[in-house]
Amino acid sequence: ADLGIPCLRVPMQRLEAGDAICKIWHSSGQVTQGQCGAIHYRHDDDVLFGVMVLPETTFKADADTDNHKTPLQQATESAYRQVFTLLDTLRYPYLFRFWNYIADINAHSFGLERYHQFNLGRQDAFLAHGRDVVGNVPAACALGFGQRGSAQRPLTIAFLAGRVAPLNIENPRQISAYQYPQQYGPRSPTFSRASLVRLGQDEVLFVSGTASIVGHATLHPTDVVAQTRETMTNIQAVLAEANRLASRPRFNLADLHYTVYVRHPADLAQIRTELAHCVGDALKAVYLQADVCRQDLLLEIEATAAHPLMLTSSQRD
Ligand code: 3EB
Repeated sequence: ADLGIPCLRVPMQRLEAGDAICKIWHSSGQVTQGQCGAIHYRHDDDVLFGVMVLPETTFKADADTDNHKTPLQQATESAYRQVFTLLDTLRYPYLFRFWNYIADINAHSFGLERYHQFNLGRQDAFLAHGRDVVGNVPAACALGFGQRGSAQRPLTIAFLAGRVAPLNIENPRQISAYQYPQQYGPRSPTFSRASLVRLGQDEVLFVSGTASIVGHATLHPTDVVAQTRETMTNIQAVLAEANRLASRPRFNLADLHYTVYVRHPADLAQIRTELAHCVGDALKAVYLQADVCRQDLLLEIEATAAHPLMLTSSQRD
């Protein structure tokens, strides 16, 4: 039912048995909802969740003016500018997490990979609003959906923001994405490897989309098992950083809820087996078919963990 609750449909096939799945953000506080431009949002006193869907067809490719921005780049810049304006207005200055879904993410148009067009628009919006593009940047994921053409698949974005600064976490095994060299596009991606935030009574760790990248290079380009193992080693390294920086170190692989984006559905069984091997019986994972932002990446894994901030007496003992 349409209760005015901001809701994002992500048209990706779920690969293991099971119905469509829904991720819900609850609040125990009083909530207010609204719409501002393309954004539908709901917030309590501490946290704001927003969603937006922007068709690229709204934006023109103006080759003969000094506006050489591609439609996807313009849609992305507009989306992010709208987010920053809303957060300034409602005073939720800190971005925790973005989810970015982009049609035909690996395709080329206007002489540029579409993911690189997205990165241009995203970084321009950060810069236009005087936001940091290195260091203090939100956790994120960026996936591709739909082989059916970008016209029917609008740019689809969700975000969480709040009033207390998150702790942004990098992975010592990887060059920060915001410092990737030019070979991955004219502008670096603007995201951190994880963010640690307070949400209500919980401390929540958002691990960004993570892939088989060490330094800045893709490893094991044709080996899905090795990519899965490398990705989990990266997530383990992010957890170690989170535990080093958090007040109380207690995140481990078995705590996390995983979303696994799989490029080739035929790889599911091998990925699952490897993941179960890394995490153990406690593995909680949802598998979705998606395109990953580099052609040679066969999967990307994001994860979230939460635990109560308050200690019960038994935990304290
Ligand atoms: C990577 O590590 C893999 O552009 O927002 C992961 C998470 C990736 C987020 C983004 C991209 C993004 O570069 C790709």
